[in-house]
Amino acid sequence: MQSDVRKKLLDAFTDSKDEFLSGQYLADLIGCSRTAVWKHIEELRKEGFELEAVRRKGYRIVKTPQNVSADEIRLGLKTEFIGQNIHYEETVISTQKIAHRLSMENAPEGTLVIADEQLNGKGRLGRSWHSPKYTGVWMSIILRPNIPIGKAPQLTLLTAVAVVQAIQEETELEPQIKWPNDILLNGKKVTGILTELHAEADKIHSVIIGIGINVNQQQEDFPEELHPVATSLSIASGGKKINRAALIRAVLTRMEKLYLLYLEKGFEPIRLLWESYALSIGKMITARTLTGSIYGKALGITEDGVLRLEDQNGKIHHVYSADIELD
Ligand code: BT5
Repeated sequence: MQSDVRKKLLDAFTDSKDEFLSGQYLADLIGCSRTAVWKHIEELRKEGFELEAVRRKGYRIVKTPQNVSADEIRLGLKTEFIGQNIHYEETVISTQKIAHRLSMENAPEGTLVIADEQLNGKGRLGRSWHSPKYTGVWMSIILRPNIPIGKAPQLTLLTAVAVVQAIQEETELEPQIKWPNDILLNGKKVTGILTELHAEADKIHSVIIGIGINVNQQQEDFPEELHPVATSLSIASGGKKINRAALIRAVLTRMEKLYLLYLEKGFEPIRLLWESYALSIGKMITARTLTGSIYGKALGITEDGVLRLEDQNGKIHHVYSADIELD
């Protein structure tokens, strides 16, 4: 089914909520015959949508599929460009890898790569990200901001704010951000963000933002070594099941809003929001960098998204990349 026809159909069903839409209404909307509408409906059924058809009333959606298909994400997504071009596969090695390829092939800005399972999800510095099937959100977004390379880390922080806001919107939870890229609930990691670049000289060709959110895993779904450090939205909500597609739409919507704000007004409004959700600011922390550890008080982040740390001699350090441990 062509994707614009599909989008029109799904948007119409979202706007109509529980009301039936007649075959004729849908035919006029799409600009095709009623038989063609029926064929489109059959295709949606094949993808796992349950549609009720009642004579003289029409159709309505009663259930959306178990996996997160591109169509389900599109259902009611009201962004301009983030998530409007969706590349979905059930199982991938890593969504980052696909997004890198698509970005080299000039995929439009805002392209979303999403999977239900990653066989080799990537963390930072060659670490791996556990991404079991159907339980989490494993996705990458391609952005093409006109900013110097040095400012790219700001986008990691922007993404963290978007994810925190989306989680607040879709659950009762109040997550916190641990600089630079972790989102925590009850001290355990629920989301990791990985920002990678394509750049030449000082010009950014594209930024690939990878987001991994643990959503419906239960404790036993995590490997033993992650038990002390990892949690999911469902665990933190007392076992409640969370709707992944709605969460994805919320992240995409929040991201677009913040990204447009960032392009217009710069990093300062994002920085203020980020600091309001940050866990480590004002606390004593250890920052482990590739060249050594620094112990001190986290003062905040700079205009460039760099962490400012005051050691016990009062010296201020600028930390560009590190793992943070709280006292
Ligand atoms: C990150 O790295 O936190 C970035 C994770 C980004 C994952 C997304 S998923 C979609 C996209 N496609 C990819 O291939 N990757 C991105 P880092 O800060 O290096 O943290 C990695 C560490 O977190 C690991 O060494 C484990 O200790 C821990 N970890 C691994 N899987 C986890 C999980 N599912 N939940 C919580 N912690 C996990």
